[in-house]
Amino acid sequence: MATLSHSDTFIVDVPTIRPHVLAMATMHGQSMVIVRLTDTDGIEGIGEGTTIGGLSYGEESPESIKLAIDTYIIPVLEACDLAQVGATMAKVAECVRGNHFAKCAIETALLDMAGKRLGIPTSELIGGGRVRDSLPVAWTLASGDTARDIGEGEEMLDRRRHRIFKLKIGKRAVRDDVAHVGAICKALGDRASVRVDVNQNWSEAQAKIGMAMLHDVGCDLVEQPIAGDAIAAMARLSKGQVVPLMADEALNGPRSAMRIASAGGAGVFALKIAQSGGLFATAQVAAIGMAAGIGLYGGTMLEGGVGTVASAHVFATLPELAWGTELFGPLLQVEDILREPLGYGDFSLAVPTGPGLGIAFDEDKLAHFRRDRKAPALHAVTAGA
Ligand code: MUC
Ligand code: MG
Repeated sequence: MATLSHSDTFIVDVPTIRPHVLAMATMHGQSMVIVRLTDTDGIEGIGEGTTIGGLSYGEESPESIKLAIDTYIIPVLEACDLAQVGATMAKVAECVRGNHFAKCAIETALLDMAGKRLGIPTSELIGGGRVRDSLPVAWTLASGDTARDIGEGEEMLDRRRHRIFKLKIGKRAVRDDVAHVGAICKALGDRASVRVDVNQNWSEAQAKIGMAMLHDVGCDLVEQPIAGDAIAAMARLSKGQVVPLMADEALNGPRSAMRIASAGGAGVFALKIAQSGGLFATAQVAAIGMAAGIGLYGGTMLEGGVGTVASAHVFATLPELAWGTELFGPLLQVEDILREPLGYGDFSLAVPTGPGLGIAFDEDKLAHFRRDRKAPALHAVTAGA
């Protein structure tokens, strides 16, 4: 039996390379909750729970994720055999409702440990196992300025890093947003796929007009145009519009996936490990989507290296991934906290092949960005010095 010998949960704050302008917040940095679990065999597992813009995106914040882990989840783990990931997470589910982001961080760490214990990548422990070693990766153009976004898109195409672009809209008037999207579609032409994310900021009436106009300017996909709990309205839009509607905030695990699929509320699912409640739950959401003929897209909460790689291990198990992924989170941060940079290139991300998640921290960078880091010690000034 492998029991918990040590745990550490802390928040890491890393600045972004530029302001990231979303409908509900402008990000200047990203705050990630990192969890490190060590078992009595000396095996360490790492996990990440990350949201966007404090409490402006969802119901969990970095601070609440850390609190849920330290106060309510770690005591449950103390009585479990950590080698049994499914049984351990079932016990956690019995004691803690909701708190999907916190649970995801823990499940990620357990699956990292399990992979290391067995000497296989985490992807082999999910669903039917790994079916791909690299994933197409989108980039979000969200500087808030059309010309700057076009320049950024051109640079990404030149560097062969991304050819799928997601534009964050919903803050301005619908017509202004459509003009912004149209200008980018025109500039990038058929060299790129351009999609938008409204982050729930339109009414159904705005979405009806907006989606039709977006289709006309060459936009390929519209993500969460209206409130995520308005499933009947999502179904009306999905039925009435040519451009597919992608569910994001509406998806909070398998039950919500089932509700949306049965209502015909989306043509595409944005799969997110934290929002779904973990890696296993994400695979279930994907299975429901596939069975319902809904296209799949590998989403992100703009996680750093750990959450990004955990997501990549799940997405690598999906036989169908028609819309690619957006696992670019670490590239939006000024520094990657991993020892080896992730393998971005040729419009894709390489899924690590080592045991577990297949990654390790750069301990110096981690210590530098920890919110609870100690201030550097001041050298005592001695008289005459
Ligand atoms: C979201 O709502 O999808 C993903 C990429 C990005 O730029 O923001 C996120 C969140
Ligand atoms: Mg979204």
